[in-house]
Amino acid sequence: MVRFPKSLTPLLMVALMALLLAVLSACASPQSTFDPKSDAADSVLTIYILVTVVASVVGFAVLAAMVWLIIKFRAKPGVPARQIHGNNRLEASWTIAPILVLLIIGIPTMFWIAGTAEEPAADVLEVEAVGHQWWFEFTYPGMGPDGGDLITANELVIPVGRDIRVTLHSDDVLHSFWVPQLVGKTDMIPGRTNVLETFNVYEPGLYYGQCAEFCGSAHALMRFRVNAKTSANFSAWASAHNSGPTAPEPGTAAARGALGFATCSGCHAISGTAAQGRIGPDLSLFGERSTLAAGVLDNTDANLKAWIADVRSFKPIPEGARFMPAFNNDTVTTLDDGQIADIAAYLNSLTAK
Ligand code: HEC
Ligand SMILES: [Cu+2]
Repeated sequence: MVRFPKSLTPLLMVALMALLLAVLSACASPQSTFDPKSDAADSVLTIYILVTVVASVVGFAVLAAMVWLIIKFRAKPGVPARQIHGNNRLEASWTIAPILVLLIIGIPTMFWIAGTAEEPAADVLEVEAVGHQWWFEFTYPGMGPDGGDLITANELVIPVGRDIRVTLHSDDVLHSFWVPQLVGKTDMIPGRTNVLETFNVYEPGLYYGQCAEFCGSAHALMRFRVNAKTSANFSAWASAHNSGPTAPEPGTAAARGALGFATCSGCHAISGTAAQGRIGPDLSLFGERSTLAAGVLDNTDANLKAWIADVRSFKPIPEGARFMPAFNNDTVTTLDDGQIADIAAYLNSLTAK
């Protein structure tokens, strides 16, 4: 083992920390809370910076004072240490200074905490999010066909510049909703309703979210995207979602796939069609989505076919009535590669046109 001279150890530590910091700061992470894109995430970052700066100033001041005292009052040959007891000025100041520091941190923090309970603007968009093992479902009450629900999954589509309030539920076990750049993290608890702090997104884009509470074998593969659109694009998306797909050209792969989708419609719904299953994610406008498998795979034709053939090669999903079977080898319905390709073509044809 290499042994460093003792006197070098602190230097080495500092160098290592600096290196680590440099390496970490080079990561451009789409899940970074240091790059907030909503008012809610912004206030979290502001408090974080305030507390970190104040705590660092206090920490360095205490360290510096300690070093100075140790050096100044160190034992010197022939000089006995000065014995001091009591110093009113010093004691008063080290009582008052921490009180001031706590007030500087505490008062803004309390205001921000109170702000999380503020009533949203009147035009707030209400969304209900349900955690399932291992995917997310989003319901927009009153926005569906005939004033019913609009339901989608794994991609929360919202307009920018408008207050969004998400109510959280779980269908099975504990999950947690977290979009680091926007809002969260808040638990999704079976039998209980949690309400996320209202948030307002600054700019259109795709934001990464994920389950942040261990929820079983595929927990690490339970993600989603927030797709923030301009107000006009959001309305266009909702109406395309509600009006449903146009029937594919007869004789095409998509047309064969639409028929083949009867195998799947017990679990999956496509708005405006006969498929109305609710055991698995809603697949309306699936061709518009950037991901599949709850935000885990890019939505490409190859990934989609491989997913339908054998979900378990991507996610550790148990066998069972509420989980998706592997269709290349299912006990009830086995599909061949051609049938799977047709269904994939159909799903990818589901776009807003
Ligand atoms: C027994 C119910 C069930 C059946 C039948 C079923 N699925 Fe699924 N499907 C699910 C569940 C549950 C998920 C969520 C899996 C996950 O991500 O953990 C899912 C996920 C998917 C996804 C990914 C959706 C997303 O938003 O990421 C696609 C695509 C899909 N299924 C297609 C199909 C197709 C095509 C068929 C028919 C050949 C089918 N499924 C049959 C239950 C089912
Ligand atoms: Cu989880």
